[in-house]
Amino acid sequence: MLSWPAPLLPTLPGSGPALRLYDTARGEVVQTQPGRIARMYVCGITPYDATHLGHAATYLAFDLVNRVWRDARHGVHFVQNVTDVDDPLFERADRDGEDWIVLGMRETALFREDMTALRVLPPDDYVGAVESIPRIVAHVESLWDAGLAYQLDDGTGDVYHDVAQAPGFGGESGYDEATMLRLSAERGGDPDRAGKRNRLDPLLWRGAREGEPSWPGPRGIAGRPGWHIECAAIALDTIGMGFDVQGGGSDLVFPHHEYSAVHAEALTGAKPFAQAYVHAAMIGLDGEKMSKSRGNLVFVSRLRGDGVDPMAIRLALLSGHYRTDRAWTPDLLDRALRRLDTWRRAAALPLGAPAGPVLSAVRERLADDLDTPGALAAVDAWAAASLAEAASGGGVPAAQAGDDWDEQSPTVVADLVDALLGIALTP
Ligand code: 5CA
Ligand code: ZN
Repeated sequence: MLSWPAPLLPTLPGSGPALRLYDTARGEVVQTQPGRIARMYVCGITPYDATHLGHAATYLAFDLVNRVWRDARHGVHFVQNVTDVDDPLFERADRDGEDWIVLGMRETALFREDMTALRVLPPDDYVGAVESIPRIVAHVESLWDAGLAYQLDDGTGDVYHDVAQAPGFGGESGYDEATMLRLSAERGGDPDRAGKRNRLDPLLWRGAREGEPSWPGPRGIAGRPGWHIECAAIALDTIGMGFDVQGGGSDLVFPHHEYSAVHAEALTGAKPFAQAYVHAAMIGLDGEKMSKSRGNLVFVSRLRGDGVDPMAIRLALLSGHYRTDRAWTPDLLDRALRRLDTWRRAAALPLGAPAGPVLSAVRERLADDLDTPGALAAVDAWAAASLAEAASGGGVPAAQAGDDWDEQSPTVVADLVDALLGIALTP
């Protein structure tokens, strides 16, 4: 499907260090070791409602991964899906008397607009579940042919993955069985369904039901794909096994990323699905996780509609660490607006404090598991020093002729804030 337009990405002097990220599977911060082209899969939206600030925070975290890799002189092959067929779409469309396909198209279009406004680098492959169905079916058939999948004999046509035959099961989340059973029940699984070989077996293919859309499926069974095989199939068909980062919010640790990995590892006989499984913490509002089902949402589009500068939204969300659950508050946005104004005033000066130290500091902080509070503090210090110098009569000496880049030109800092943090300081 159509992706969104890429913002300009300034090239910075030199190159940044290797990126370290917290890998859920290993339970520690690890160094990413991409080849010439880093490969990243980030789980996309289920488009039945607009992008809220929780979604945005998660996509911003992985946008930084993309930017830090590029600054370390890697190419990046970035893939994202759109879960454009799933129960929530039908439920919302039914409630509103709307066509679920049109609902999905409209919300996906709004998501593209939000991502463009937030200056998120677009995926190279932006892939819908519906357009992937023939390929997903082929993967389900492979698992079935290999004896790793089975059909329930209750006449529904539903096909499950037999996880008892998946040696790597549990390796991504590290959860015990009781935790898996609980989370599976909470997050779309069906541990108590009769007829399954194992309570934790995940659905691969759902046989057609009255009133639900369906497509030709494995061994001729009409229906639609399960959720986890969607992401396994799209990742395998675009970036293949062993890619560098699988990303999403922490609510995807289990079951979604566990099962995507198990499906892909069973399909290929190879390990691992991803070198690192990286999870962004949850953004909350009024003490609860922001979620469509709870209805406690602040939408990016609504803030944009109210005239809020998207760069302030971006800065507000980056002011907390991506692995810390945190609340959205109006105060967070006010502080971001003030910070943005300070940075912009400093960037507009003819001369500023030296750019080299702030470039090194931002690079170093981001490479350390995306320490955005540290990176933002480094830019704050530069802006404060630059504005103080200007206020005291501009004691900053002019840069030496012959430098390959102008150490005291605020445009260098504007470029680094743009390239590494995705925040445009100049109009
Ligand atoms: N389509 C699936 C992934 S394949 C899905 O989870 N869609 S979603 O629309 O529910 O969420 C999109 C992304 O936003 C996921 O990575 C999810 O983990 C993340 N997310 C959802 N709610 C929040 C929140 N409150 N804070 C941070 N991230 C969130
Ligand atoms: Zn996914």
